[in-house]
Amino acid sequence: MTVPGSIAEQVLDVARAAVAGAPNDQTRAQAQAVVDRLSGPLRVAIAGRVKAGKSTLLNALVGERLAPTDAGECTKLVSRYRRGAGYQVSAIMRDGRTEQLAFNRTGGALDVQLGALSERDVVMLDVVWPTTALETITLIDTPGLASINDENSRRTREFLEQQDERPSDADAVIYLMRHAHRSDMAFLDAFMDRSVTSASPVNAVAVLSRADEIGAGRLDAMESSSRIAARYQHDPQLRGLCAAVVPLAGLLAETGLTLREDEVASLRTLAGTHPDVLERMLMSADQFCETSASELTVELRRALLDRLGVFGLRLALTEIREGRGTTAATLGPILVEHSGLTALRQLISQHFMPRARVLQARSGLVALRSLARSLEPIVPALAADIDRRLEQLEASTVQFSQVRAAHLVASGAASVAPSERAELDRLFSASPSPAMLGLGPGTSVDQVQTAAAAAIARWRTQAGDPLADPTTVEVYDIATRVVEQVYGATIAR
Ligand SMILES: Nc1nc2c(ncn2[C@@H]2O[C@H](COP(=O)(O)OP(=O)(O)OP(=O)(O)O)[C@@H](O)[C@H]2O)c(=O)[nH]1
Ligand SMILES: [Mg+2]
Repeated sequence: MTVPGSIAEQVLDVARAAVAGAPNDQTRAQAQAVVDRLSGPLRVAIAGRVKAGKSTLLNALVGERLAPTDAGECTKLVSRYRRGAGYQVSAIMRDGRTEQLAFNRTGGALDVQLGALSERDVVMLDVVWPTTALETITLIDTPGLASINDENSRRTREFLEQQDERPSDADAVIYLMRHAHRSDMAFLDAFMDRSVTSASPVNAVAVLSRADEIGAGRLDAMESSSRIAARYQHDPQLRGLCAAVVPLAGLLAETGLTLREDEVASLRTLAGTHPDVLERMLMSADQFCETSASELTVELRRALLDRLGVFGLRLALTEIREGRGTTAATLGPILVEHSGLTALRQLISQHFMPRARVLQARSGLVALRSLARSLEPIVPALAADIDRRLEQLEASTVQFSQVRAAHLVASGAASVAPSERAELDRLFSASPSPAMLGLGPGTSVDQVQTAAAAAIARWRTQAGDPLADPTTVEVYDIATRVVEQVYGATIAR
């Protein structure tokens, strides 16, 4: 799955050597975990404060209502959803054991029975599900962050935070927030990986969640929330913590992707209500469920409200009235389109995925470094060898720097000319190759060298600009190093 010669591949080699030389089962299992991690999909955790909409977003990304999201239900255990051949749920226990669990699906969501197990002994639920949505990404739902002493928050922090002696269990984080709260900043800050390169928010994106609720469900809610997200994105403190901020109405996405024909039938009945009455109904949840307001039963109305929220109801009813979405097949995609899910997916595929291997390599490297420390008293030669290889990797690879530079450009922290952005994006988004210089596969070595030499000279000049700030100089320096690698590869051949 990995690109030969890539940084992930090289870290994988060190991990395999650690498996081969491991003196006991425990260290072998630790090294094997790094091997598994580097050869598996990217692990993306969804985190945020209590009721930010994390489980709902997970369902939207999977396209199924798997994670329970009822208002009264809170996620208590870290739950990992990954692709597998069959359906299976197990508990990963503190003592390292794995226990298979019974489950059923009530109202669509998974209802997992812990049986005789105590929540306190469970580190994580492991859900294996046969869906293509989880092919390239493993999603991790986490309990809501509340306060320092709260048990659920502790589980999430334990899972995500980078500890000195242990790497984070996630390769990337989608952080949901309803407002840029001070504690959101503190939580995000704690997830930052500062261990390999200097601090880089490249492994976090923020989502302004439940965006439809901004402005009391008015139809321009998503435009308002886009403006707020854009403002957050320019906040210097937040910009230093995550790569981007996008607005999202996760509920709309989840419902759009799982909309049933009977629900649309109920909506059609509602759409027939007199506009004045309907307008009054949509003023509040209480008025919407007021018994005499519509011929549709209160129970069905409540169900629609849970599935769509006031904004979603307003949108769906407008679309039905205007004949654009009158069936589940036509209305569902409209809801998804308005949810902001496409922009988030794009961010995942353009921001996370290309860097997935580098991010994973970075996690792997941290894990191996901590493994080397525990191997030191038992097999000092192996520990020293692992350390030496990791040091070499870190010093020689440009890829960690590329990821950082990509962030500095994307976040606006470096002030590069708009005309240079596309070229810099190309330089920072893949392993060094002639394609970065806009050269096709048939280009001769001479031509590559000429183009590379010209580019090196240009980026060096930029880096030497006495008026440029240090961050911008760093970006141009990295650009120079990347092109130097392209040039170097022509000589090595
Ligand atoms: N209007 C609206 N409601 C939402 C949205 N996302 C989630 N909700 C509702 O908010 C409530 C909580 O959603 P969850 O997805 O369970 O939130 P969570 O962050 O997983 O909550 P915890 O696990 O308890 O921390 C549910 O009633 C959802 O239906 C959204 O985008 N818009
Ligand atoms: Mg939840």
